[in-house]
Amino acid sequence: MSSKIVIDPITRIEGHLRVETEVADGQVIKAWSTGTLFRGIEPILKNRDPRDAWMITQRVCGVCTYVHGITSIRAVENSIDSFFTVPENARIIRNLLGGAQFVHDHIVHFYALHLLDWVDVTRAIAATDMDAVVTADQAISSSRTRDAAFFADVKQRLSDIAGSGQLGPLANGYWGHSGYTNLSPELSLIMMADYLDALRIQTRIIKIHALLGGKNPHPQSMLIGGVSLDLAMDESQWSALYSDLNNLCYEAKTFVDTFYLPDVAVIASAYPEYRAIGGTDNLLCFGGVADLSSAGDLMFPRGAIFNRATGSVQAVNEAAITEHVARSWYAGSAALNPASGATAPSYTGLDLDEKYSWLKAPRYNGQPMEVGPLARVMVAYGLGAVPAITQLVGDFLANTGMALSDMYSTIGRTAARAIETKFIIDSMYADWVNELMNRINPQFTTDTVGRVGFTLPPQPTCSGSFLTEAPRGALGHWVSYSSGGGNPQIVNYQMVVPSTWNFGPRDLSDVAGPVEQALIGTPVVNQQQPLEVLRTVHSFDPCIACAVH
Ligand code: NFE
Ligand code: MG
Repeated sequence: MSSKIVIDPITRIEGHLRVETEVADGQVIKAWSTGTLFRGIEPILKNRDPRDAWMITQRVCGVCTYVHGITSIRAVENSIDSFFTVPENARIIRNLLGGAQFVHDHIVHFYALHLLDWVDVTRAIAATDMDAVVTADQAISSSRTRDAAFFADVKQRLSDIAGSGQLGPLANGYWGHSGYTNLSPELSLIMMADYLDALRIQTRIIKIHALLGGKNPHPQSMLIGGVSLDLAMDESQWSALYSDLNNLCYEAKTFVDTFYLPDVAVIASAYPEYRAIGGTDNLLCFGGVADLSSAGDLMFPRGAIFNRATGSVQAVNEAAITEHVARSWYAGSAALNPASGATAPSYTGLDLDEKYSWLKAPRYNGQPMEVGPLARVMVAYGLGAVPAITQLVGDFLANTGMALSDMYSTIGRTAARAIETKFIIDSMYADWVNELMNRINPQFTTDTVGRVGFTLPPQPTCSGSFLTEAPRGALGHWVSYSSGGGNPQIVNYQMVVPSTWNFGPRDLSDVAGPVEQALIGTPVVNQQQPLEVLRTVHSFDPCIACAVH
């Protein structure tokens, strides 16, 4: 006998996601992932000027906002010249904007969107011995200096919320579920203290988007050909910007070192069963996060892994990307490469045996591929190309007693996100801020150039694409436009987005998408509270606003 569990909507995500699972003998045997809201950004872009596209694509999302702007800009830049090079100052500013986005996004994900899958708020309130909490806190990291009064105050604040009858963001958790008992009340209270602190720190790191981009979400300092910032600063402006960027990065770096990465190790150690739950077999990374030089050296290398063979990373071929719509609410059934893709909505109602999602189903070499932090980290590790990643992965495995093969799991996915956050914030703090400041310090330079001029190509039809990495994984934009008469107009705009890869439905061959496969075998002890399903779904950090777009 099997039964169905429907979670609709899934909360603590961005966008509109429904997940249905079929459970037999206490385990998931089938799963279906459904994006329930159409967006229509690709059709909206038709007939617009390609130089305006980035303003619109940025609105795909309010979380990973910058990345859809810069990816659009770089696709158009590539349509002008496939080796289009922006000034050094622009390259570094783009890196800082991109890095701040990743660090912000990942901290928000682990604490605000994922942590309560592992921490029961009611257990945190049940902690009674605050000296024991302090001892446990310092055992996690000797850099922590919080005392018993601090934790008593956190407990009081949580108790006040619980006692108010208005739980707000803490409402509707699966509190009391037996799956939470791995984590002691003391550790639960520590995690809740860090949850509250993360709400503060995430406002700090993203201030970099206000400083270098004018605002967040949706920074406004981008341009085809560079950035639009005025870099002609005097000494006092320069030193104010330097100290702001430096301090913000230092704050975030301290938080990641002292709290985020150690807290993920606590969860990985407390829930060892999730090293064997929630994995997928194939990983895809387009490479990027930052261009480390004007020659385009990528911070994270491009590559694909099949059947968990970490040691044999394959090269990526853009032509091998297709999107299926056989099980999605779009007209047609051909699997198209996005350079000639189509988006023709055709809603026919939810039918799990036919069409059941607004997401298309991207495939690489015909295979479903997981994208995201795990893909970036495992591709870099498998290639041995990034010493800092090799070291961080090795340290994390040693600290938690995990094997490399355990990374193909719900916990491994969450660990990879923390590992890459440390690599990115370390790079921002140690390298990128100084790289920028050494270039624009008026004592040493007069190089204030942030943009190059451009002209759109004169051919009747032009096209460009750009493959990169967003916080949730591999992202591509493809644009084609007519340039006749100095009035360029977009003919086709296609985006294949990280959460489309991870949360897309079945394909023409009835092969399930990554999250649909990852859920198979997940134990469910209480069908009224499918906590175990949420843990794996959330570990991907779904953004269905992006995924449908
Ligand atoms: Ni809306 Fe996004 C990221 C992109 S995910 S969050 O990261 O692109 O699909
Ligand atoms: Mg698309």
